[in-house]
Order: sequence, then C-alpha cells, then structure tokens
Amino acid sequence: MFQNLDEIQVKINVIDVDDNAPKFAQSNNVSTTLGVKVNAPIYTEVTKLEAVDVDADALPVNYHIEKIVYQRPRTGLREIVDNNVFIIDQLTGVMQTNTTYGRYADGYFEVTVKASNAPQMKDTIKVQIFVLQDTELLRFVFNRDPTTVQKKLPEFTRDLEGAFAQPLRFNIYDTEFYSKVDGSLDFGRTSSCFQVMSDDQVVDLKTSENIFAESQSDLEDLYQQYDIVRVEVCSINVADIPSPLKWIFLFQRCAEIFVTDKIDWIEISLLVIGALIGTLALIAACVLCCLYNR
Ligand SMILES: [Ca+2]
Repeated sequence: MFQNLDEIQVKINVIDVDDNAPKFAQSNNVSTTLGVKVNAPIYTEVTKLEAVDVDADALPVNYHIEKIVYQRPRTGLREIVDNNVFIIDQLTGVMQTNTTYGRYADGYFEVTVKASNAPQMKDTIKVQIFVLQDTELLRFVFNRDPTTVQKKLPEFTRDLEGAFAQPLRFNIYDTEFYSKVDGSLDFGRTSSCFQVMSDDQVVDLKTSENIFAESQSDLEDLYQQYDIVRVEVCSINVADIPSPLKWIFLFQRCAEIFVTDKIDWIEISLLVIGALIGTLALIAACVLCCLYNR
C-alpha cells in the first residue's frame, strides 16, 4: 500500500519569539512631570509607572530606580542623590516617597526608572518630580468626608479635565480633613491640594488661580455635583496677608467655623447673656466710680 502523496498534513507551531523589550507607555525617554508636597507623609504614592512587553511568552516586568538627580535652578545646584529618596515597587511600578523633602524645597528630582524582564530587554523613563510647598498649590474644599471624596476622585479628575476648554491635567495629591484657621480639623469637610499641568509643564499658582477664576461659570455644575465649597490656596500663611485683609480673612474663617460647627441657640443665648452681664458690670463700675469721685 502506498500513501497518497497529493495531500499531506503539516503541523506548524508558531512561536512568538520573545524579542521585544518592555516599553513604557510614555516612552522614548520623554520625561513625565509630577509633584510631591514638601511635607508629604512617607510612603505617599507619587505615581504608577507601567511598561508593557508585547510578547506572549514575556516574563513579568520589573521596575527599578537607576538614578536620582536633584536640581535647584535658583542656585544652580545639581547633585546625584541616594536612590532610596523614592522607592518603587518592583512588580507594580508604584512609586512612593521615602523621606520628607524639607531640604529639597525649591527644586526638583529627575528620577530614571528602568523596566526590564530579561538581560538587554529594558526601557528607561525619566520622571521629573517637583518639590512643592503648600503655599504653591491650590486646593479643593469638599463638603464631604475624605473617604467619600477618595472614592470619587478618579471620576472627579476626569470630569474636571473635561470642564476646561484648554487641555489641562490635574495632579491631586491628597484627601485630608479640612484644617480650620485655628488649626483644628473639620471632620465634615475634605481638602485636596492639587497642581495644574499644561503640556506636561507645571502651571504656577497665579496662573492657576486665574484659570479657575475665568472658568468659574463653566465649573459651577461640577462644584455642585461634587459638593465643592471653593478653590483656595492649599495653605494660607496668615502672616503673609496684608493687615486690613488679614482681619477680614480671619473674621470670614471664624464665621465659617461658627456656622459649620452648628453651635445651638442655647449656647448663643448664654454667650449673649454673658456679654450683656459684662457690659452692665462695666457701666455699673463707671457709674460707681463717677459717684465716688463726687
Ligand atoms: Ca519581550
């Protein structure tokens, strides 16, 4: 018996050769710009980097900080600092703070991160991280607690970016209980400090304030939807406010505390009675004094 040679079945196994290196989403060594608050608690998330390997049989990508350079343009300082000033989770690519940045104020870090999954299979990215003072940032004041705000943050950021005509990006840094002018916390409100970015560049505070002022009418629906009371400077240094304005500012903030803390009518009545007794006592003292002098 001869086999029919007109037809033959050939089984071909297509092997996807693992020949591509992992690649960062924002790659070609283009730097991505971020910010970190000077007083951010240790292990605050700065960003999450992601590199993708298109090969089917690729091994998981590992992330590693290769080098950190600190620069302070004002003084021309440029120094290579320790690689553990920031930390990166080698499997998830989440970058976190690993110190406080008081001594790095007025400057920025350039962090070189490598993603690799085999020898010679790597990609690098440079991340610029500006060290920011609270006084250089704006904040949203939400009339909600931090947990509620935290949950809505991704959705809010997307809606916020969509509300402006120009392409802006917002780095929102935290969701903390709102601190009142007396330093106490308002547990019903949340403040979230943020930075405005345009074309991957940091927008300065004054320009950011103007952007919000000019878009006030476009933002009203958004403020209402997310219970935003106002947008203000992240940390107001009362000493920096000119004298007459300082008293108006303090009065406003105290009035706010008074209203938000819902002091009840009995307390108000007691305060009024107390003030009345004090005034009457003063008048009586003056009258007695006059009578005595005669
Ligand atoms: Ca590969």
